[in-house]
Amino acid sequence: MKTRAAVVYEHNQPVVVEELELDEPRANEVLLRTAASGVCHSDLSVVTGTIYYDAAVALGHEGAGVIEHVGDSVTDFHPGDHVVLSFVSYCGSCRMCQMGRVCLCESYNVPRGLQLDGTYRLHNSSGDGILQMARIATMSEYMVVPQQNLVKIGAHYSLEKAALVGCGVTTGVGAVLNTAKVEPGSSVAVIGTGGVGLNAIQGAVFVEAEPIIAVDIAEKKLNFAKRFGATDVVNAAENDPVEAVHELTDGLGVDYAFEVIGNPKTIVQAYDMVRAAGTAVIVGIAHHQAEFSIPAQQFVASEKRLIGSFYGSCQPRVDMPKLLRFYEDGILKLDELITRQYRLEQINEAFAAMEAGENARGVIVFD
Ligand code: CXF
Ligand code: ZN
Repeated sequence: MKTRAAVVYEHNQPVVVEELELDEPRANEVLLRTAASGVCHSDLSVVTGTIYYDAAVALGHEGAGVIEHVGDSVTDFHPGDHVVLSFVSYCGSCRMCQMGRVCLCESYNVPRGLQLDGTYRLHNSSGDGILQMARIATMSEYMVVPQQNLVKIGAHYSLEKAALVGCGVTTGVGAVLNTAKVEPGSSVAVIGTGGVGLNAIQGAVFVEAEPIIAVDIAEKKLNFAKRFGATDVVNAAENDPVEAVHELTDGLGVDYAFEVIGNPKTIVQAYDMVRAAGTAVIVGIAHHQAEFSIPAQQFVASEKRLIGSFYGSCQPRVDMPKLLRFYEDGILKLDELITRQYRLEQINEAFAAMEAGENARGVIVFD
């Protein structure tokens, strides 16, 4: 069948929206009609090569849709089911999965962007295989994905809102609740207030952290941060954020700092702005070759903790339905995250708006 998708052929060039051929789902795979795909900074990182795919790749990893039909051996999903896409495929039986750390599944040693049997489902008009970002590629009208990447949700949820739970919400809120396990009353700083950072802020609100200090260089994004519950904002284009955070915490530094950019400089800033024995949590996905350094002796003497957080240390099938219930109960903001809707053809416009700091989240909606 045919599907229109957003494809990256060359780094730092406009994304191409084109019609591709989509194969039928094979065993353990499912064909979905996409309802919505969030536009996340990691999609832009694929365009720039910060997140590296070695061939043409269809974008999108934050989405929701409806099952059209299923391949052989799929018993838990049926046509008509509403699902959120997880951007990790996990086996459920390796050591990390058994430990509940399914996002760190160690089983699927398959080249990036191919299906679990090592083959393509998408092909362009020249007959070339097109990779799927995170094995899903949600910026496509239809998708064939492994059943391991599906999270069933109630049919009463808006799929546009639910799509955001596929990455930004789960990554940001999960970094606070699951990875760092921030205690009530803790002081928190969040560096980078894009879609994921705003969700780290609402996670911090959720656990009653105070103060919650938002750091960014875009005034508009700092305004979003205030709406999501930041008690203080620091414009790092005007002030040194490490000094500012110390000033706001009586010279001590924060209990927890979340770096949600993926930049070595801001990673070190996060480390520098936590108090002794405090925790810096790195959420942002840096360039695949980037490195950072911190003073080794002081690291020991300060007993600071520096930890990574991938996908909010979530268990997709447990945490995503839970986050949607929080939304239903009015304790998680999703409506306020969506500042603009786009058609698939406007993907390059959506990226430009992201770079200009105009949106909390832009969302591509399909018919
Ligand atoms: C990314 C991580 C790499 C795969 C796609 C998603 N995380 C969040 O945006
Ligand atoms: Zn993302």
